[in-house]
Amino acid sequence: MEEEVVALGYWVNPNVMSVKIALLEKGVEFQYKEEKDVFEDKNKSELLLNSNPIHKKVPVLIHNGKPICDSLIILEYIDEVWEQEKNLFSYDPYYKARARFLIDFFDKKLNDCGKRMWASKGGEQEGAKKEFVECLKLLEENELGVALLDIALQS
Ligand SMILES: N[C@@H](CCC(=O)N[C@@H](CS)C(=O)NCC(=O)O)C(=O)O
Repeated sequence: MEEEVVALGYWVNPNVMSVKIALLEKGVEFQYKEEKDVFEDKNKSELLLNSNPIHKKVPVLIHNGKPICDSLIILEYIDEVWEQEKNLFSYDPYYKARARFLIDFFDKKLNDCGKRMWASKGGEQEGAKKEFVECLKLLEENELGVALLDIALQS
């Protein structure tokens, strides 16, 4: 059966980039659909609203018509479905757990700083920038060797 793989995204988001990189690393052919604007619900596409009705966020991966939401879950799905290619996650449960922990941290903390850097000005923006760099340093000191984390952070 011919596979249909569609990734819904928006240019500014690093989680979207990590999904695209994971698909490229695995050699999966996919179609990328860019949202016009994800910051206002009224500007989101019907496809996004129907595919991710709970969070209404990108990235979403649609595999043979079935949507998978949230980047970490998507990355794990990609790793399991296209398992014949290079592994994204370590087989070792400990390293896999650490990678998931740090990706979750990256998602919550860096996305939050990124949003504040993007949406604010002056002192608040400077504070968010500083916090962002501190987070990156913390991640670098901890675990940049894990393949999946490298993917999440390349974006
Ligand atoms: N935990 C989510 C976060 C994704 C996320 O923050 N997406 C933003 C991209 S700018 C979004 O779609 N925001 C739309 C909204 O907040 O309504 C993931 O890892 O996929």
